[in-house]
Amino acid sequence: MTERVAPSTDPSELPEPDVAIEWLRTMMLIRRFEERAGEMYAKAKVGGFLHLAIGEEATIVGSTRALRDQDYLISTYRSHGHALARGSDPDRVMAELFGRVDGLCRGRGGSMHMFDLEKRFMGGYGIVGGNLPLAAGFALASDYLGLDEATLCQFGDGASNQGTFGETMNLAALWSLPVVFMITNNQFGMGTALERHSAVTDLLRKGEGFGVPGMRCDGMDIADTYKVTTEALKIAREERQPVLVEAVTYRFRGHSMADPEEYRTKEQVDEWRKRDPLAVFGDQLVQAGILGEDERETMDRETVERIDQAVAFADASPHPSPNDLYDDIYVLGDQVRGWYSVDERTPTPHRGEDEHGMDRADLPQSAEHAEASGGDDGGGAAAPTPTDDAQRDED
Ligand SMILES: Cc1ncc(C[n+]2csc(CCOP(=O)(O)OP(=O)(O)O)c2C)c(N)n1
Ligand SMILES: [Mg+2]
Repeated sequence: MTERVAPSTDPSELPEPDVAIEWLRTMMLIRRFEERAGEMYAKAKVGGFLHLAIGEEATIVGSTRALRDQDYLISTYRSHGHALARGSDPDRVMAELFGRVDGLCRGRGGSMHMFDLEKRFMGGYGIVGGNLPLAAGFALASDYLGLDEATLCQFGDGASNQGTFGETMNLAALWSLPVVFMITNNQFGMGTALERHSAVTDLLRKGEGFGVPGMRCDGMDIADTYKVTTEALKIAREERQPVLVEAVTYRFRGHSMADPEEYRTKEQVDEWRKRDPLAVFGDQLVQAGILGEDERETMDRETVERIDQAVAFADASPHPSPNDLYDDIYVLGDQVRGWYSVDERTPTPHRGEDEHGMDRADLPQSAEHAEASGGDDGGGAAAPTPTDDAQRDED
Protein backbone atom coordinates (compact mmCIF):
# COMPACT_ATOMS: atom_id res chain seq x y z
CA MET A 1 0.00 0.00 0.00
CA THR A 2 1.24 3.50 -0.78
CA GLU A 3 2.47 5.37 2.25
CA ARG A 4 0.20 8.26 3.17
CA VAL A 5 0.91 11.62 4.71
CA ALA A 6 -1.41 12.90 7.43
CA PRO A 7 -3.83 15.66 6.34
CA SER A 8 -3.02 19.18 7.49
CA THR A 9 -6.56 19.74 8.82
CA ASP A 10 -7.20 18.90 12.45
CA PRO A 11 -9.98 16.27 12.87
CA SER A 12 -11.91 18.78 14.97
CA GLU A 13 -12.28 20.93 11.85
CA LEU A 14 -14.01 18.23 9.82
CA PRO A 15 -17.51 19.11 8.63
CA GLU A 16 -20.71 17.34 9.73
CA PRO A 17 -20.62 13.61 8.87
CA ASP A 18 -23.15 13.80 6.02
CA VAL A 19 -21.26 16.73 4.48
CA ALA A 20 -17.91 14.97 4.84
CA ILE A 21 -19.29 11.82 3.20
CA GLU A 22 -20.76 13.84 0.33
CA TRP A 23 -17.34 15.45 -0.24
CA LEU A 24 -15.64 12.07 -0.36
CA ARG A 25 -18.32 10.64 -2.64
CA THR A 26 -17.92 13.55 -5.07
CA MET A 27 -14.13 13.20 -5.12
CA MET A 28 -14.58 9.47 -5.81
CA LEU A 29 -17.01 10.25 -8.62
CA ILE A 30 -14.49 12.56 -10.25
CA ARG A 31 -11.59 10.11 -9.81
CA ARG A 32 -13.47 7.14 -11.23
CA PHE A 33 -14.91 9.25 -14.02
CA GLU A 34 -11.48 10.52 -15.01
CA GLU A 35 -9.90 7.07 -14.93
CA ARG A 36 -12.63 5.74 -17.21
CA ALA A 37 -12.42 8.78 -19.48
CA GLY A 38 -8.71 7.98 -19.97
CA GLU A 39 -9.58 4.39 -20.88
CA MET A 40 -12.26 5.53 -23.30
CA TYR A 41 -9.79 7.90 -24.92
CA ALA A 42 -7.36 5.01 -25.42
CA LYS A 43 -10.20 3.11 -27.10
CA ALA A 44 -10.78 6.08 -29.43
CA LYS A 45 -14.27 6.68 -28.04
CA VAL A 46 -13.22 10.25 -27.26
CA GLY A 47 -11.85 12.60 -29.90
CA GLY A 48 -9.67 15.69 -29.59
CA PHE A 49 -7.67 16.30 -26.45
CA LEU A 50 -8.26 14.95 -22.97
CA HIS A 51 -6.86 16.59 -19.83
CA LEU A 52 -7.39 14.69 -16.60
CA ALA A 53 -7.45 16.27 -13.15
CA ILE A 54 -6.54 13.13 -11.19
CA GLY A 55 -4.85 14.36 -8.01
CA GLU A 56 -6.66 17.72 -8.05
CA GLU A 57 -10.01 16.50 -6.69
CA ALA A 58 -9.70 18.19 -3.28
CA THR A 59 -9.09 21.55 -4.95
CA ILE A 60 -12.12 21.09 -7.18
CA VAL A 61 -14.58 19.81 -4.60
CA GLY A 62 -13.33 21.87 -1.64
CA SER A 63 -13.62 25.10 -3.59
CA THR A 64 -16.92 24.43 -5.36
CA ARG A 65 -18.58 23.36 -2.12
CA ALA A 66 -17.92 26.89 -0.84
CA LEU A 67 -20.18 28.26 -3.61
CA ARG A 68 -23.90 28.96 -3.39
CA ASP A 69 -26.18 27.64 -6.14
CA GLN A 70 -26.51 31.09 -7.67
CA ASP A 71 -22.77 31.73 -7.81
CA TYR A 72 -20.83 31.28 -11.05
CA LEU A 73 -17.96 28.90 -11.65
CA ILE A 74 -15.63 29.03 -14.63
CA SER A 75 -12.58 26.85 -15.22
CA THR A 76 -10.26 25.62 -17.95
CA TYR A 77 -9.95 22.70 -20.37
CA ARG A 78 -9.31 20.45 -17.33
CA SER A 79 -12.90 20.66 -16.25
CA HIS A 80 -14.82 17.36 -16.24
CA GLY A 81 -14.53 17.35 -12.46
CA HIS A 82 -15.84 20.89 -12.17
CA ALA A 83 -19.00 19.98 -14.08
CA LEU A 84 -19.50 16.87 -11.91
CA ALA A 85 -18.82 18.78 -8.69
CA ARG A 86 -21.37 21.40 -9.71
CA GLY A 87 -23.94 18.64 -10.17
CA SER A 88 -23.99 18.06 -13.93
CA ASP A 89 -25.29 14.61 -14.83
CA PRO A 90 -22.33 12.17 -15.26
CA ASP A 91 -24.21 10.52 -18.15
CA ARG A 92 -24.25 13.79 -20.04
CA VAL A 93 -20.65 14.68 -19.18
CA MET A 94 -19.49 11.31 -20.53
CA ALA A 95 -21.72 11.70 -23.61
CA GLU A 96 -20.11 15.08 -24.22
CA LEU A 97 -16.67 13.44 -24.21
CA PHE A 98 -18.01 10.94 -26.74
CA GLY A 99 -19.30 13.83 -28.89
CA ARG A 100 -22.89 12.59 -28.77
CA VAL A 101 -26.20 14.46 -28.98
CA ASP A 102 -27.09 13.78 -25.34
CA GLY A 103 -23.85 15.39 -24.18
CA LEU A 104 -23.90 18.40 -21.89
CA CYS A 105 -23.32 20.63 -24.95
CA ARG A 106 -25.01 18.27 -27.42
CA GLY A 107 -21.64 16.85 -28.39
CA ARG A 108 -20.35 20.15 -29.77
CA GLY A 109 -17.87 21.04 -27.06
CA GLY A 110 -16.13 17.84 -26.13
CA SER A 111 -13.72 17.47 -23.26
CA MET A 112 -12.42 21.04 -23.19
CA HIS A 113 -15.75 22.83 -23.42
CA MET A 114 -18.07 21.53 -20.76
CA PHE A 115 -20.81 24.05 -19.99
CA ASP A 116 -23.93 23.87 -17.85
CA LEU A 117 -25.82 27.12 -17.49
CA GLU A 118 -28.43 25.55 -15.20
CA LYS A 119 -25.69 24.73 -12.70
CA ARG A 120 -24.00 28.07 -13.36
CA PHE A 121 -20.93 26.28 -14.60
CA MET A 122 -19.76 28.59 -17.36
CA GLY A 123 -17.10 26.33 -18.91
CA GLY A 124 -14.63 24.80 -19.99
CA TYR A 125 -12.13 27.07 -21.96
CA GLY A 126 -9.26 26.02 -24.20
CA ILE A 127 -7.46 29.35 -24.30
CA VAL A 128 -5.05 29.57 -21.38
CA GLY A 129 -6.00 32.70 -19.39
CA GLY A 130 -9.04 33.30 -21.59
CA ASN A 131 -11.49 32.65 -18.79
CA LEU A 132 -10.26 35.41 -16.48
CA PRO A 133 -11.86 38.38 -18.26
CA LEU A 134 -15.05 36.37 -18.68
CA ALA A 135 -15.15 35.73 -14.93
CA ALA A 136 -14.81 39.46 -14.29
CA GLY A 137 -17.68 39.94 -16.72
CA PHE A 138 -19.96 37.61 -14.76
CA ALA A 139 -19.03 39.43 -11.55
CA LEU A 140 -19.65 42.78 -13.21
CA ALA A 141 -23.09 41.60 -14.35
CA SER A 142 -23.98 40.40 -10.82
CA ASP A 143 -22.77 43.68 -9.38
CA TYR A 144 -24.57 45.80 -11.97
CA LEU A 145 -27.84 43.96 -11.41
CA GLY A 146 -27.47 44.29 -7.64
CA LEU A 147 -27.54 40.52 -7.11
CA ASP A 148 -25.82 38.81 -4.20
CA GLU A 149 -23.85 36.43 -6.42
CA ALA A 150 -20.12 35.81 -6.58
CA THR A 151 -17.91 34.22 -9.23
CA LEU A 152 -15.16 31.66 -8.74
CA CYS A 153 -12.62 31.54 -11.55
CA GLN A 154 -10.11 28.69 -11.66
CA PHE A 155 -7.04 28.57 -13.85
CA GLY A 156 -3.54 27.13 -13.77
CA ASP A 157 -0.17 28.33 -12.53
CA GLY A 158 0.87 28.75 -16.17
CA ALA A 159 -2.13 30.97 -16.85
CA SER A 160 -0.96 33.40 -14.17
CA ASN A 161 1.72 34.54 -16.66
CA GLN A 162 -0.80 35.58 -19.30
CA GLY A 163 -1.56 39.22 -20.06
CA THR A 164 -5.21 38.61 -19.24
CA PHE A 165 -4.18 37.93 -15.64
CA GLY A 166 -2.93 41.46 -14.96
CA GLU A 167 -5.64 43.14 -16.99
CA THR A 168 -8.37 41.28 -15.18
CA MET A 169 -6.89 41.74 -11.69
CA ASN A 170 -6.68 45.48 -12.30
CA LEU A 171 -10.27 45.94 -13.43
CA ALA A 172 -11.70 43.53 -10.86
CA ALA A 173 -10.01 45.52 -8.07
CA LEU A 174 -10.81 48.90 -9.64
CA TRP A 175 -14.48 48.03 -10.03
CA SER A 176 -14.75 46.19 -6.68
CA LEU A 177 -16.09 43.02 -8.26
CA PRO A 178 -17.31 40.01 -6.26
CA VAL A 179 -14.92 37.50 -7.77
CA VAL A 180 -12.43 34.99 -6.39
CA PHE A 181 -9.57 33.96 -8.65
CA MET A 182 -8.13 30.58 -7.81
CA ILE A 183 -4.81 29.43 -9.19
CA THR A 184 -4.77 25.65 -9.33
CA ASN A 185 -1.04 25.43 -8.82
CA ASN A 186 -0.33 21.87 -9.94
CA GLN A 187 3.38 22.76 -10.29
CA PHE A 188 3.53 22.68 -14.10
CA GLY A 189 2.36 24.50 -17.19
CA MET A 190 2.40 21.57 -19.60
CA GLY A 191 6.01 20.31 -19.28
CA THR A 192 7.45 23.47 -17.70
CA ALA A 193 7.92 23.51 -13.94
CA LEU A 194 6.67 26.48 -11.93
CA GLU A 195 10.16 27.82 -11.10
CA ARG A 196 11.04 27.75 -14.79
CA HIS A 197 7.96 29.65 -16.00
CA SER A 198 7.20 32.19 -13.26
CA ALA A 199 9.62 34.73 -11.76
CA VAL A 200 7.42 34.89 -8.68
CA THR A 201 6.70 31.42 -7.37
CA ASP A 202 4.65 32.52 -4.35
CA LEU A 203 1.68 32.73 -6.67
CA LEU A 204 -0.66 34.19 -4.06
CA ARG A 205 1.43 37.39 -4.30
CA LYS A 206 0.92 37.89 -8.01
CA GLY A 207 -2.25 39.93 -7.62
CA GLU A 208 -1.00 42.28 -4.89
CA GLY A 209 0.38 44.95 -7.21
CA PHE A 210 -3.03 45.16 -8.87
CA GLY A 211 -4.93 45.56 -5.61
CA VAL A 212 -5.94 41.91 -5.25
CA PRO A 213 -4.81 40.36 -1.96
CA GLY A 214 -3.77 36.73 -1.87
CA MET A 215 -4.49 33.68 0.25
CA ARG A 216 -3.14 30.16 0.03
CA CYS A 217 -4.75 26.80 0.69
CA ASP A 218 -3.51 23.24 0.74
CA GLY A 219 -5.16 22.04 -2.44
CA MET A 220 -4.60 18.41 -1.46
CA ASP A 221 -6.70 18.94 1.66
CA ILE A 222 -10.39 19.35 0.95
CA ALA A 223 -11.26 20.85 4.33
CA ASP A 224 -8.55 23.48 4.10
CA THR A 225 -9.52 24.33 0.52
CA TYR A 226 -13.14 24.71 1.59
CA LYS A 227 -12.22 26.92 4.54
CA VAL A 228 -9.98 29.28 2.59
CA THR A 229 -12.33 29.53 -0.41
CA THR A 230 -15.27 30.25 1.91
CA GLU A 231 -13.31 33.08 3.51
CA ALA A 232 -12.25 34.47 0.13
CA LEU A 233 -15.81 34.36 -1.21
CA LYS A 234 -17.06 36.16 1.91
CA ILE A 235 -14.55 38.97 1.38
CA ALA A 236 -15.43 39.18 -2.33
CA ARG A 237 -19.17 39.16 -1.70
CA GLU A 238 -19.40 41.35 1.39
CA GLU A 239 -16.46 43.71 1.03
CA ARG A 240 -16.53 43.85 -2.78
CA GLN A 241 -12.85 42.99 -2.73
CA PRO A 242 -11.60 40.43 -5.26
CA VAL A 243 -9.23 37.86 -3.80
CA LEU A 244 -6.62 35.60 -5.35
CA VAL A 245 -6.32 32.12 -3.81
CA GLU A 246 -3.42 29.83 -4.60
CA ALA A 247 -4.39 26.17 -4.20
CA VAL A 248 -1.22 24.08 -3.99
CA THR A 249 -1.84 20.75 -5.63
CA TYR A 250 -0.44 18.24 -8.12
CA ARG A 251 -1.66 16.30 -11.12
CA PHE A 252 -0.79 12.63 -10.96
CA ARG A 253 -1.23 12.07 -14.70
CA GLY A 254 0.41 13.82 -17.63
CA HIS A 255 -0.70 17.21 -18.91
CA SER A 256 -2.91 15.51 -21.49
CA MET A 257 -3.14 11.98 -22.82
CA ALA A 258 -0.28 12.77 -25.22
CA ASP A 259 2.29 13.63 -22.54
CA PRO A 260 5.40 11.40 -22.25
CA GLU A 261 6.18 13.09 -18.88
CA GLU A 262 9.88 13.54 -19.43
CA TYR A 263 10.04 16.71 -17.35
CA ARG A 264 9.54 15.14 -13.92
CA THR A 265 10.76 12.11 -12.02
CA LYS A 266 8.76 9.13 -10.92
CA GLU A 267 10.06 9.80 -7.39
CA GLN A 268 8.47 13.23 -7.38
CA VAL A 269 5.13 11.83 -8.51
CA ASP A 270 5.34 9.10 -5.84
CA GLU A 271 6.11 11.68 -3.18
CA TRP A 272 2.95 13.63 -4.05
CA ARG A 273 0.89 10.45 -4.32
CA LYS A 274 1.41 9.98 -0.59
CA ARG A 275 -0.86 12.99 -0.29
CA ASP A 276 -3.58 11.55 -2.55
CA PRO A 277 -6.61 13.58 -1.43
CA LEU A 278 -9.07 10.71 -1.69
CA ALA A 279 -6.94 8.28 0.27
CA VAL A 280 -5.95 10.79 2.95
CA PHE A 281 -9.45 12.21 3.45
CA GLY A 282 -11.01 8.73 3.38
CA ASP A 283 -8.55 7.55 6.04
CA GLN A 284 -9.35 10.58 8.12
CA LEU A 285 -13.10 9.87 8.01
CA VAL A 286 -12.51 6.24 8.96
CA GLN A 287 -10.23 7.25 11.85
CA ALA A 288 -12.77 9.81 13.05
CA GLY A 289 -15.47 7.11 13.06
CA ILE A 290 -17.51 8.94 10.42
CA LEU A 291 -17.23 6.12 7.91
CA GLY A 292 -16.62 2.38 8.21
CA GLU A 293 -13.97 0.77 6.01
CA ASP A 294 -16.67 -1.44 4.46
CA GLU A 295 -18.89 1.59 3.76
CA ARG A 296 -15.96 3.23 2.05
CA GLU A 297 -15.54 0.22 -0.20
CA THR A 298 -19.27 0.12 -0.93
CA MET A 299 -19.18 3.79 -1.89
CA ASP A 300 -16.35 3.12 -4.27
CA ARG A 301 -18.10 0.14 -5.84
CA GLU A 302 -21.30 2.19 -6.30
CA THR A 303 -19.25 4.92 -7.92
CA VAL A 304 -17.70 2.51 -10.40
CA GLU A 305 -21.20 1.23 -11.25
CA ARG A 306 -22.38 4.79 -11.75
CA ILE A 307 -19.58 5.34 -14.23
CA ASP A 308 -20.44 2.06 -16.01
CA GLN A 309 -23.92 3.51 -16.46
CA ALA A 310 -22.52 6.79 -17.79
CA VAL A 311 -20.41 4.95 -20.38
CA ALA A 312 -23.40 2.83 -21.48
CA PHE A 313 -25.51 5.99 -21.77
CA ALA A 314 -22.86 7.78 -23.82
CA ASP A 315 -22.34 4.80 -26.10
CA ALA A 316 -26.07 4.49 -26.79
CA SER A 317 -26.47 8.18 -27.63
CA PRO A 318 -26.36 8.99 -31.36
CA HIS A 319 -23.77 11.17 -33.05
CA PRO A 320 -25.13 14.60 -34.04
CA SER A 321 -26.55 14.73 -37.55
CA PRO A 322 -24.40 16.48 -40.19
CA ASN A 323 -27.55 18.50 -40.97
CA ASP A 324 -27.17 20.23 -37.59
CA LEU A 325 -23.64 21.36 -38.34
CA TYR A 326 -24.56 25.03 -38.58
CA ASP A 327 -26.91 25.11 -35.59
CA ASP A 328 -25.89 27.34 -32.68
CA ILE A 329 -23.16 29.12 -34.62
CA TYR A 330 -24.85 32.41 -35.45
CA VAL A 331 -26.94 34.55 -33.17
CA LEU A 332 -30.22 34.71 -35.02
CA GLY A 333 -32.24 37.87 -35.39
CA ASP A 334 -35.14 36.62 -33.31
CA GLN A 335 -32.85 35.61 -30.42
CA VAL A 336 -30.89 38.78 -29.81
CA ARG A 337 -31.87 42.00 -31.51
CA GLY A 338 -29.09 44.10 -32.90
CA TRP A 339 -27.64 45.20 -36.19
CA TYR A 340 -25.07 42.43 -35.98
CA SER A 341 -27.58 39.63 -35.58
CA VAL A 342 -28.35 37.52 -38.59
CA ASP A 343 -31.66 36.29 -39.82
CA GLU A 344 -30.75 33.27 -41.86
CA ARG A 345 -28.28 30.38 -41.78
CA THR A 346 -25.97 29.65 -44.66
CA PRO A 347 -22.71 27.73 -44.88
CA THR A 348 -21.08 30.70 -46.63
CA PRO A 349 -20.12 33.93 -44.85
CA HIS A 350 -23.30 35.70 -43.93
CA ARG A 351 -23.85 39.12 -45.41
CA GLY A 352 -23.72 40.56 -41.88
CA GLU A 353 -20.01 39.84 -41.82
CA ASP A 354 -19.45 42.13 -44.79
CA GLU A 355 -21.48 45.04 -43.45
CA HIS A 356 -18.90 46.64 -41.19
CA GLY A 357 -17.35 48.83 -43.82
CA MET A 358 -20.50 49.56 -45.86
CA ASP A 359 -22.20 52.92 -46.13
CA ARG A 360 -25.45 53.03 -44.25
CA ALA A 361 -27.41 53.78 -47.41
CA ASP A 362 -26.17 50.56 -48.98
CA LEU A 363 -27.25 48.36 -46.08
CA PRO A 364 -30.07 45.91 -46.66
CA GLN A 365 -33.17 47.01 -44.79
CA SER A 366 -34.25 44.00 -42.77
CA ALA A 367 -36.46 44.27 -39.71
CA GLU A 368 -33.42 43.91 -37.47
CA HIS A 369 -31.64 46.83 -39.10
CA ALA A 370 -34.70 49.04 -38.88
CA GLU A 371 -35.09 48.36 -35.18
CA ALA A 372 -31.47 48.69 -34.20
CA SER A 373 -30.95 51.95 -36.00
CA GLY A 374 -33.48 53.82 -33.89
CA GLY A 375 -36.65 51.91 -34.70
CA ASP A 376 -39.60 51.32 -32.42
CA ASP A 377 -38.22 48.87 -29.89
CA GLY A 378 -38.38 51.49 -27.16
CA GLY A 379 -35.29 49.95 -25.62
CA GLY A 380 -33.46 53.13 -24.69
CA ALA A 381 -29.88 53.21 -25.91
CA ALA A 382 -29.65 52.42 -29.58
CA ALA A 383 -27.33 49.63 -30.66
CA PRO A 384 -24.21 50.85 -32.45
CA THR A 385 -24.68 51.32 -36.16
CA PRO A 386 -22.08 50.55 -38.78
CA THR A 387 -21.72 54.30 -39.21
CA ASP A 388 -20.69 54.64 -35.54
CA ASP A 389 -18.16 51.89 -36.05
CA ALA A 390 -16.73 53.54 -39.14
CA GLN A 391 -16.44 56.76 -37.17
CA ARG A 392 -14.54 55.00 -34.38
CA ASP A 393 -12.20 53.40 -36.88
CA GLU A 394 -11.28 56.83 -38.17
CA ASP A 395 -10.53 57.99 -34.59
C1 LIG B 1 -3.24 31.25 -25.08
C2 LIG B 1 -2.73 29.85 -25.07
N1 LIG B 1 -1.42 29.61 -25.16
C3 LIG B 1 -0.94 28.35 -25.15
C4 LIG B 1 -1.81 27.29 -25.08
C5 LIG B 1 -1.28 25.86 -25.06
N2 LIG B 1 -1.43 25.31 -23.70
C6 LIG B 1 -2.43 24.50 -23.39
S1 LIG B 1 -2.41 24.06 -21.78
C7 LIG B 1 -1.01 24.94 -21.48
C8 LIG B 1 -0.38 24.96 -20.11
C9 LIG B 1 -1.18 25.69 -19.10
O1 LIG B 1 -0.70 25.38 -17.81
P1 LIG B 1 -1.49 25.79 -16.53
O2 LIG B 1 -2.09 27.13 -16.70
O3 LIG B 1 -0.57 25.61 -15.37
O4 LIG B 1 -2.70 24.75 -16.45
P2 LIG B 1 -2.68 23.17 -16.23
O5 LIG B 1 -2.64 22.56 -17.60
O6 LIG B 1 -1.49 22.84 -15.41
O7 LIG B 1 -3.97 22.83 -15.55
C10 LIG B 1 -0.58 25.58 -22.65
C11 LIG B 1 0.62 26.41 -22.72
C12 LIG B 1 -3.19 27.56 -25.03
N3 LIG B 1 -4.11 26.60 -24.97
N4 LIG B 1 -3.63 28.85 -25.00
MG1 LIG C 1 -0.42 23.97 -14.08
